[in-house]
Amino acid sequence: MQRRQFLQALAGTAVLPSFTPVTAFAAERVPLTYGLPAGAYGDAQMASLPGKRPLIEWTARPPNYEAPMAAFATPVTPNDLFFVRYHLAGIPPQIDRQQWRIAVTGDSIATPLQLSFQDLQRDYEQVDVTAVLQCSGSRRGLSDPHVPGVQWGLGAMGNAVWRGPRVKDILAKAGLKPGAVEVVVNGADGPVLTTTPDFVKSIPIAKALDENTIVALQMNGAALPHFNGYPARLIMPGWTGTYWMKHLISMEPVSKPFDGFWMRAAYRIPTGMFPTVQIFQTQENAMTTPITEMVVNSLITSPAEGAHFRVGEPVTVTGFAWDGGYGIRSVIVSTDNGASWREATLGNDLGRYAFRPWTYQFTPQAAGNQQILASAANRLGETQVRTLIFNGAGYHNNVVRPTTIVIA
Ligand SMILES: Nc1nc2c(c(=O)[nH]1)N[C@H]1C(S)=C(S)[C@@H](COP(=O)(O)O)O[C@H]1N2
Ligand SMILES: [Mo]
Repeated sequence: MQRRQFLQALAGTAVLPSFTPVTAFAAERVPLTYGLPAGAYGDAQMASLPGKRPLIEWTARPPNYEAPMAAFATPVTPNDLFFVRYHLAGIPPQIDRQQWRIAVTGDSIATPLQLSFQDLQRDYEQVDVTAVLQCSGSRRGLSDPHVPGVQWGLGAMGNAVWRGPRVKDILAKAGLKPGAVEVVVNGADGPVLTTTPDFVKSIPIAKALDENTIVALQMNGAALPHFNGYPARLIMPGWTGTYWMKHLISMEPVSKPFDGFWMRAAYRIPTGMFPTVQIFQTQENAMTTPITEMVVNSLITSPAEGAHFRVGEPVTVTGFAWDGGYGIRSVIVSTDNGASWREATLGNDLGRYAFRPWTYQFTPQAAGNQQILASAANRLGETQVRTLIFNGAGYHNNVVRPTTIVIA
């Protein structure tokens, strides 16, 4: 058996029929609220995958579905509104949790393990981590100039309470050897055409051993939705979504840097372009470095774009801020196109990897279009940018952007 077939057999998913999503609301158009380049939203519609409420459908095969603004009414994103991102269309239509295993192998493991869901639940301490999962390319659709790729607006992200065993505890049980530099991770999905490289990633050993890096068996107190990685996925708090392997079927600590397509050729940024503390050293080359931590960012969740208010009527602005895990220090708001800024009030701290809610009140004095700008800073002093740091993949877009309301 080839390695992939073997792993799929382990996962109980030896056949990979292509998956056809259920498009329930084909006629419903998405309002053009984000100021995407003309035409970008032309083909987007609301559609629901099994187990999900309607999401913004960018591509059905592979499934790429963005969370609508309704997903951000609360700091913890509901499972059935959580966004979905896949690279390859060979997604098992369902996974039998009884049959499914994670294989812990690799040249830096003394005792290879095959762990069932029950093993992972019973034999290890279960840890809760509240963390934002955001795609590297969230807001790519806002890039100016325009770049190719899924034209994500604001909703290629969500915040959830993830629960499961620590990766470090699993690796300890498997007899992790000192020479390990990376852990290679794979999921049960794969390419439909064998010419497309399977989606396999590696993570630096230091991040694997971080006490907040877990294998999630639960999301917000429930089983993971199928399209968010059922029955188990990797949680890499603070780092962009690409490493958060879904339908996890193998973890392989290795003594040499992993040379896979999805490390070598994708999810890389020009070295030094963005502020980064945690660098993936063993995967760096002369020009580029793997994307790692999220950059500090914020979202205005209310009022909605285009909402109407009266002159003299107080407006309550709410939103979230998040970063790569250093913690939000402040959010500032401007209602005069950036001429002056005032501090928003930060809400409940759900942990340093979570959405941090904030609120701000002001009273518009004049009729017309009113812009609201919000900008977050983290405890390292990093801030959102006013001008896009352009890169061809459209990663790390944290430009301060307006919500415009109408005052009458
Ligand atoms: N197995 C598997 N895991 C994966 C991916 C994938 O294509 N296959 N995509 C990654 C990327 S790029 C992102 S942004 C997140 C998206 O997670 P979600 O679909 O639960 O929102 O999953 C990551 N894990
Ligand atoms: Mo992603």
